[in-house]
Amino acid sequence: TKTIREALEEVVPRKQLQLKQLKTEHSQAVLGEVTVENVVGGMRGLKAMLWEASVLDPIEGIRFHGLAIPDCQKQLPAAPGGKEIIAESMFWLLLTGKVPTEAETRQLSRELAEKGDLPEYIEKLIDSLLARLPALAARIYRNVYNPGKPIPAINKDLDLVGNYVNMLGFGDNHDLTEYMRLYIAIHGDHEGGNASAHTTHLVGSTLADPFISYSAALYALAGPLHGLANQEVLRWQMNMQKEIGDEITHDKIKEFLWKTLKSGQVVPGYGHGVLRNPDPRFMALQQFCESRPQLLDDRVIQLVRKTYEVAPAVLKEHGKTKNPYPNVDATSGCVLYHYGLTQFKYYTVIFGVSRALGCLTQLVWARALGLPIERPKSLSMDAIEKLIKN
Ligand code: AMX
Repeated sequence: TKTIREALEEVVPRKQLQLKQLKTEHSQAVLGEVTVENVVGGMRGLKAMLWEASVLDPIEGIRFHGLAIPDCQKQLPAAPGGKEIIAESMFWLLLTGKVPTEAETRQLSRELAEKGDLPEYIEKLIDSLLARLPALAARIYRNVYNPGKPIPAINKDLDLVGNYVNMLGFGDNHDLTEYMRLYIAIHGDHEGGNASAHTTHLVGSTLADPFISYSAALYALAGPLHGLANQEVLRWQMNMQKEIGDEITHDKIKEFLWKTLKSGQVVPGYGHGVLRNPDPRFMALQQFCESRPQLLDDRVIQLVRKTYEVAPAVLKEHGKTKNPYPNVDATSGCVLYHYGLTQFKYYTVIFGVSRALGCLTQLVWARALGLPIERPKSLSMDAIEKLIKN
């Protein structure tokens, strides 16, 4: 059984060599063209970043080192007594490109749990941020929503998310714990170009420490077009429920969708910068609901499912978005709400605990490979016009 450090040490020299060869043998190879659309359109589709852990295919969705979400669900170890993927096995895969054994996963859980108490000073180990995030995020939740109640100590025999849910005060809810395990594992990474991952990479490239780099990412995650969307979805679905009442019909949902669109708002939870199909993370969370009848009885969850039956056609007719299908945020918050985690302002914090897996993985690689400070070239509109004319 290896530790994660040993597993990483095996991979680092190979990757360092790969980078060296790319730089010495292929540095002038052309990977694509830069169009005006790339520059004025938020760099969509521009191949301009190194990111090791995951690749996002517009049709298939995310793959973590080649493994799609169903592959991960089959291959990555779960927690003792659980069935869902856990953060540790996902982190191991993201960082090393290998599927950990059960013993390796348990060992990482223990290592993180041992480092998970909030210390008085900052250690420089990268994965200790990761280890402390649950305690930090749980403390915020308890201080804001449940002040004065003691927070349980970290249980060294429990996985990262098991401990997190425990510290949030929901430790006796096995279904919520399993949901959070799945949620945190599959939100872990989504390639490098999304706003939070890219922010970590950019800030980290200045050699700012991982705490600062990831804090910057959380500000990006807090935007309603990105991570805040999952709480916006719930708010929006609940408003829909209020407006259409108990009798949920496709026509009433359609009417509400058009009202949203005509007021100039986006439909939260739909559309994506890269994906052009329903998000497999959305499908995985829907499957979780399908296996639990009490979730299927929940009005908001029913509304989310019915909205999915109607919204793609409405968005196609509206004709703006390139992707009329749901992203993961269309469903993630409503299940948390069902299980009693009703403070939706907090949902983006949970997303933030998860996204650290991928962002910090790449930060480790950026350091191991000695990647330079990021510094793309910018252009004015006059300069673009001049280049077009030439
Ligand atoms: N509802 C209505 N209009 C939408 C839309 C939606 N869900 N998604 C995109 N559009 C519109 C855009 O606003 C844009 O309009 P414009 O031409 O008037 O500016 C047009 O369709 C083209 O946009 P696009 O190329 O399809 O999308 P994008 O890459 O510019 O933006 C995203 C992607 C996610 C920001 C956008 O789809 C959106 O705002 N979705 C709703 C918010 C959301 O769910 N965000 C979460 C994304 C996942 C995540 O980061 N957690």
